[in-house]
Amino acid sequence: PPGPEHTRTGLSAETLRQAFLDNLFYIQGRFPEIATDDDRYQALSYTVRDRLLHRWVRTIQAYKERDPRTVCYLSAEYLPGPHLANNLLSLGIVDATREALRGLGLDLDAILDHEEEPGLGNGGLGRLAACFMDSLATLEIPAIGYGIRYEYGIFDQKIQDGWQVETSDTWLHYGNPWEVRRPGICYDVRIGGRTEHVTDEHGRLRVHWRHADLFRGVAYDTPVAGYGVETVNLLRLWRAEAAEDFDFTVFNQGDYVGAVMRKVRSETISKVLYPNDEADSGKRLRLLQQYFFVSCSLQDMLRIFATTGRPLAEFHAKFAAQLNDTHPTIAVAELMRLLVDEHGLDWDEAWQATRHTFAYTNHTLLPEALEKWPLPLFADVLPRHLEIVYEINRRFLDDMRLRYPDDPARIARLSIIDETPPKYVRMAHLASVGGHAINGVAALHTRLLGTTVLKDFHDIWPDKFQNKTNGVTPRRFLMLANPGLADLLTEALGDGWTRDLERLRGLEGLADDPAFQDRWRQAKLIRKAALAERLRAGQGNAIDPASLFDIQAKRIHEYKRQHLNLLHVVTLYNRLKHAPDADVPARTVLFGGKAAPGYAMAKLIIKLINAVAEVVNRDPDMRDRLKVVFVPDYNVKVAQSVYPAADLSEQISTAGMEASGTGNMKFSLNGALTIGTLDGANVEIREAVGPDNFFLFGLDADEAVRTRAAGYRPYALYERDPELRAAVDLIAGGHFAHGDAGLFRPLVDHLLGRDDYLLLADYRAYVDCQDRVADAWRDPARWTRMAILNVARMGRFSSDRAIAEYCRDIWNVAPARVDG
Ligand code: DL6
Repeated sequence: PPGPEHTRTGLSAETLRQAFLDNLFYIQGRFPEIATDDDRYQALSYTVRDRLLHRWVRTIQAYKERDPRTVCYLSAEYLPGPHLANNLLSLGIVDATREALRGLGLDLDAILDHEEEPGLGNGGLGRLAACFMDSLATLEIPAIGYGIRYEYGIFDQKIQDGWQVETSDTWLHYGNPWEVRRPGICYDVRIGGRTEHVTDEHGRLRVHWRHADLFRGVAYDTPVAGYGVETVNLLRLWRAEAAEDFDFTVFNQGDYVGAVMRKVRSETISKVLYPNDEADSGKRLRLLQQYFFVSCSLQDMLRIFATTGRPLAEFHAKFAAQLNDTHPTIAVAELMRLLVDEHGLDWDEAWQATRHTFAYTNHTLLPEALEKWPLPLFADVLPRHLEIVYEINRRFLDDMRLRYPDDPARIARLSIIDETPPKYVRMAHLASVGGHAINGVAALHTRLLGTTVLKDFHDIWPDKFQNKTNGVTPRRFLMLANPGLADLLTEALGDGWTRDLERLRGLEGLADDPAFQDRWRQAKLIRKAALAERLRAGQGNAIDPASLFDIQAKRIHEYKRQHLNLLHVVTLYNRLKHAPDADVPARTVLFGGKAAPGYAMAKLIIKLINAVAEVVNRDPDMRDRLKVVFVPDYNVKVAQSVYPAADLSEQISTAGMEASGTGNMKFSLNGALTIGTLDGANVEIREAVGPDNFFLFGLDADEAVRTRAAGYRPYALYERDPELRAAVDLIAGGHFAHGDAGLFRPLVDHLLGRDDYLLLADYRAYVDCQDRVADAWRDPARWTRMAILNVARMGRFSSDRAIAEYCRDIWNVAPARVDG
């Protein structure tokens, strides 16, 4: 029989209770009667962390012994969401913990609700990185996630008078029990200055970088536990600190403030996450952030590599590094610098290692998001790297000139340097040249990548391009977010689906079973009621859980077309005003999402949503058949209560603009039906769930291009369609702005003038499609059948599948099991 459990590792309710009380006492210095919510949260988190650390250390030992190829995911953003519940789930101790706390008269859910999430990302890209970390650990793949420990993450969103107001994120205010600071793991990062080229005593050319400034990056480690396995991987985030705390020379001269200024300046590097709004020119600090985290990460990888005793030219045999968008792409030049300048490899050997180390994921075709750095800025911050980029480019273009001797225009297009004054370094080109694979994040996006923004690279290296359709973790977004549905699935299928999502297909046989359908609807209703209660308690919104919950939750952006959704809402409103007795099923249209602080049009869209809500929700003619609600401060935590409550998922971007989307997957996996365009991963979701179970409308990507090319005139569409005209006129006339016809004028003018995102072109198809949605909703058996089939066929969209594909096709890595 097993011996007594250790307080720091045991998993029984009794041991967990004891450990919780110990931590409350010894870490928080409290006894239960006077403990605050935060004390309880911290004590429980440390209790769970102890259990993770144990596995974490064993994982590191196993990796050290076996020396496996390791994935290094380089990402400027991570949105992991609250840690506590997820870690309880991974360790399999949710029930035991609940019981332990109940014994103390405490409620686990109240403690979970207290957690502030790390908002270290803007949206889809950062959340994808977090899903990938979860899947890497669950699939037992040796992996390190590298990034930045921003002191202030994405802003908190408040709504005041209908407008978005940003307030600063304070996720570290109460301390962070999940991270371990590693002062011993720190690296110097140099910037600025100039280079000197000298010949050494062996006649070899050497480059010395006489830097102007020096920072230090210190590692903060967060454990990432695999679900149901022993593996605990590492998320290593860098915090910038001053290389020296205090400048004593300055201090001794009496400049007390000046003496600490250097420290303050250094720490600004990891102070705040950049919101993804304006163009990149002039963002010196952002370039510094990128270089800072990349340099620390690569130095760390070299340190780990040195412990293997292998020759440096084999660096790529040890590490597969993924560039999550162009943000970490300076890594290509930095690895070359480290290998050549600091470790004495010759250029060709270093280039071979570099190219085989890196691969690049593109997440957007939007030109404003394709990073390019003004050359003067780049030269000022990274003078040595500019020389290296020039050398990479020179060699690359020499090859290209041999291949295309008579095509200087093509050479200029391929070049890593954009010659338009003041000249720019094109980071996507550096990533394409400096890595061995380039991938898009959905099939359509990958096709467009190869035929538009990276077409010239596709022409030379078609085999370098791959598609890796995104995926989402079913642990957080089904098991945690929707425990009722998860239990129903487990009852029907066993629990294998949690690690092998394809097993959901077993539900197909139950889609028409009336008893199962009943239970399905019941599970959905519980989540809808929970969201309704949350909104009532938070904002005082009263919504009916029996109504159709029609939800669009994602960043606010014109291409995502929240305002197309609004045109439909206003159309419904008009219809109900004209025929108050019409038989229209009750619908609650919910929106959630943040607008970049500098993006005026997106902020105006938020104002319009709230303005429409104010009028619609107060109008007695609506008789509760139409409600509009804006859910403030949309983040991972809020998302977990939104996805499970949706009946209808709005995925209505202009075709060709959304690289993939991952919210579309999370909604569908929770049993929402999708109304959507053929954009991003919608295309594949529709193929998977079947066209009959997806509400498709609108132009496809090729038609969108042709429509624009043919001289698109939105005003003509406005004139031709009375319902469209009525909706636009109501907004333009100030009906939702207390008579102020000027407020929404910029939005209306854009729609009637340019309409870059083709809302008017898709309006009629969208509204008609929404009518089909209403028809389907009227028939609960039909709707539920469709919802069950959606879930049954979503297995492909697990991030486990995506990660398995990356491992096989790009990284060439295999699992390294950690024994219990
Ligand atoms: O690949 C993750 C996610 C996609 O699902 C979205 O379609 C895409 O918009 C998003 N991109 C970003 C912006 N990034 N950049 N650069 O978050 O990536």
